[in-house]
Amino acid sequence: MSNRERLTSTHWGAGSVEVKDGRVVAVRPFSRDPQPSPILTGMVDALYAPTRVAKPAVRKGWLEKRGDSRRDRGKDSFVEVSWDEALDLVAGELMRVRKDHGAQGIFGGSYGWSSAGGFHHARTQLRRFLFTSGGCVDQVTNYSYAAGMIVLPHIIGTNAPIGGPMTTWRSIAKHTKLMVMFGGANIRNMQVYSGGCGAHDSEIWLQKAREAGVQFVSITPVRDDSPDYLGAEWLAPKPNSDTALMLGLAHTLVSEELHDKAFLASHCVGFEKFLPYLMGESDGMPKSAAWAAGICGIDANVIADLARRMAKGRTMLAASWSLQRADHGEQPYWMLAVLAAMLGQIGLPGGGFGYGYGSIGGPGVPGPETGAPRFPTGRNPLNFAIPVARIADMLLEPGATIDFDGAKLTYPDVKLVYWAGGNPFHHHQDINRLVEAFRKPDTIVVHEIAWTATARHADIVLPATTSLERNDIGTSSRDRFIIAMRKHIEPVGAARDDFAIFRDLARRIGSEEAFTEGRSEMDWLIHMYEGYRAGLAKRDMPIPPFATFWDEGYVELPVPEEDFVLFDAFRQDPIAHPLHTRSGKIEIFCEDIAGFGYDDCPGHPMWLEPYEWLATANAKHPLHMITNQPKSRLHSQLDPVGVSAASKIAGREPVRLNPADAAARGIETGDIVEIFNDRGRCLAGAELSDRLRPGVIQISTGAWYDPADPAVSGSLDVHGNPNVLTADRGTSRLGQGPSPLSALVEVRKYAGTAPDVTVHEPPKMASR
Ligand SMILES: Nc1nc2c(c(=O)[nH]1)N[C@H]1C(S)=C(S)[C@@H](COP(=O)(O)OP(=O)(O)OC[C@H]3O[C@@H](n4cnc5c(=O)[nH]c(N)nc54)[C@H](O)[C@@H]3O)O[C@H]1N2
Ligand SMILES: Nc1nc2c(c(=O)[nH]1)N[C@H]1C(S)=C(S)[C@@H](COP(=O)(O)OP(=O)(O)OC[C@H]3O[C@@H](n4cnc5c(=O)[nH]c(N)nc54)[C@H](O)[C@@H]3O)O[C@H]1N2
Ligand SMILES: [Mo]
Repeated sequence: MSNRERLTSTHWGAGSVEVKDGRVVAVRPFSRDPQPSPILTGMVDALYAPTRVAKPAVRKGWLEKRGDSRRDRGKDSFVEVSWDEALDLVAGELMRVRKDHGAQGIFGGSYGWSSAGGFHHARTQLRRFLFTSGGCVDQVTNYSYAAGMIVLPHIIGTNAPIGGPMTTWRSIAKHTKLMVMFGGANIRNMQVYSGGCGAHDSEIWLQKAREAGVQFVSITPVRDDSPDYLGAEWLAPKPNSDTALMLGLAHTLVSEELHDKAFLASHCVGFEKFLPYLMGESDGMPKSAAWAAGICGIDANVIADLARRMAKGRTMLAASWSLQRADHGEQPYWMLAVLAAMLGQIGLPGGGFGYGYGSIGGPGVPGPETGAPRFPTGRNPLNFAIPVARIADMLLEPGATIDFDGAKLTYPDVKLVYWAGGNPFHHHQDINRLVEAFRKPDTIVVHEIAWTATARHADIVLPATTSLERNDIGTSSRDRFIIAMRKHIEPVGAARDDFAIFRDLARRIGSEEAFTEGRSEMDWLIHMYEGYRAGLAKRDMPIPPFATFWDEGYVELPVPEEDFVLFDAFRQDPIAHPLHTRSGKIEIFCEDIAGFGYDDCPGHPMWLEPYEWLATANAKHPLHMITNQPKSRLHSQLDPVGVSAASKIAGREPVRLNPADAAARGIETGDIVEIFNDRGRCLAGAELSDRLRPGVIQISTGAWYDPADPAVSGSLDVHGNPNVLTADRGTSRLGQGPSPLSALVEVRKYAGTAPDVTVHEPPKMASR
């Protein structure tokens, strides 16, 4: 055992952990990882950071006046209490709210990535705990691709083109001539795999495709959304104009008779209803390349030429997940599928379409596709959930009714908000509105590793362990490794595992047996692993028993040799292998969606102008702000340490501006700037870059929200969390997804002395 690596796993890769005298002194890349992520290097500092929540803490005002002090959330001090007192308070509140208001009084959706590991996944732990003790208001869909995952089942019968399995890179490398990537192929994002990974393989496959001679077109306002070595042709449309560009491509295909009429007739429905719109017969406006050029800002000849090239050989159409995180985000996803249908290559090797090839590690990488050992969440007896991104609406407007994917939903009156494993003050849009929303409930409970802005806006904060302080199993459905995530050290401070916290709460409220089923942490790991192993055995994929796995440190699953091609069976015989849509075919016009009668998502894809984008810009807010995923961390995790800390400019989150936009404002690299609109303002550190389309600025998500004066509503965030500027608008009545990528702002040089960033220090503790 002593020579074996002692491993852990994270969403940014597996690590080999060195411990001396009970302290972790290094986390080095796993020996089998060909391209480890530098994000790993921050882990030791994060483990012992001053921002770790040391002890259970209760907001002073809540201790004294309970909910009557709700307006002091975010500005109040905290009082440290014993575990027993903290757990008694939480159990008491849960029982009070459940008795007086029922399950709809308790919100437990708790969106967030938590940590890698199938058992100690905080969000799963919380939801299981609440589901087994009477239920709660839950959340469905996600921040990543909510609009896409709602529209695709209607039109293509599955979310496989987003979630996989999708046509593999191997198939692309062998067969594809041209890969057109809306949103690029971000190697920055490939550092991250949901659930963890043993081997970062995605970028290697991108390189293999390049070496095989695939030509790439990267369509994005930001040049370095694709690595330079790809030699991609860069087309820089205005943000949010992709649907218009795709329509221009489609129009050229029809005008020049390059579309595959036979495939449209045999495998699709509704092309005849879409065609009059495309050709302008229904609205007098042909969606020609020239029309598209006027909207997206790319030359009409370039658009027409691209359409011809796409029709000439084997073409893969790809879109990043970011495309649909915008106003009417359903449309570019639907239109991409329609464009692929018109090319007629869906189901052919290296052809068709896929979403997310460059969005995260894993999509298209040949993998075992065997799922992963998971802790079961169970069923929510309340059977009620809101779309994730409607959280602030729900808290602010109890009783209001919204549309969602053909249904009507009425917001409950939530009295208790419970969050574990997520950071809404990172992930949600329009944070100043969220601050108000967080002042509505009686009580907010948060389990956290660190004093994030969410923890600072809670009433009761319970300190959680990190993966290094507990035993778990690391896997992702997109990776071939299963990692034995050992407990390497005793918990830091008074931290406890989420599972142990919920078990003790369940004991207090009488649901312990339902929650634990009588199993300890290790019992659960063995139960989960052996269940998974039995499933694999049925598929002739033997893996060793738990004891061997745990001793050896990891299991490597075999990867299939043959290429996977999405929709190949459907292509070969659409009658024998229909899609799971109403018609069994690709729905270019969708009767179900048309039947919902939504003006913001009609029966076929359309160019619907975003509410906020460069064409609606004015002198007050002339710049389009792109908030992408950060290169230097996972969302808000590890923000204060490692490569994230090193990336800051003048102590703030970097914002990139085109040199022309910067010059017009007298801004130079290294300046502290203020980004603002009518929703909020934040500081950031300027960096000039000609790799952005003029009129576009780019700032990564994830800098911890740090209001200069939390007592003032709409206070300046001194650190650079762009979600003080984004809009809290659903993509449409169909998907109700988040739309942070539709936001206009202005930037100016910050005059005066900028307040210090203090959010990377723990909050001050008070006495009673
Ligand atoms: N403007 C804008 N906003 C966006 C996006 C965008 O593109 N633009 N992208 C969105 C997307 S795609 C996503 S997925 C979201 C991500 O949003 P989140 O998933 O909420 O972000 P994380 O920073 O990963 O938050 C996870 C939190 O869980 C905590 N945690 C980790 N492990 C444990 C544990 O074991 N126990 C407990 N109790 N806590 C733990 C971490 O400390 C961290 O605070 O952000 C969204 N927000
Ligand atoms: N390092 C790192 N990697 C990550 C994450 C992380 O936090 N850190 N988060 C992971 C998660 S949870 C997710 S969901 C994925 C997200 O994956 P994506 O959504 O694909 O990633 P983003 O970085 O948000 O956006 C990618 C690029 O889209 C471009 N873009 C923005 N708007 C438009 C537009 O209107 N049109 C076009 N054509 N392009 C546009 C931007 O220039 C941006 O850089 O990333 C995953 N990978
Ligand atoms: Mo995401």
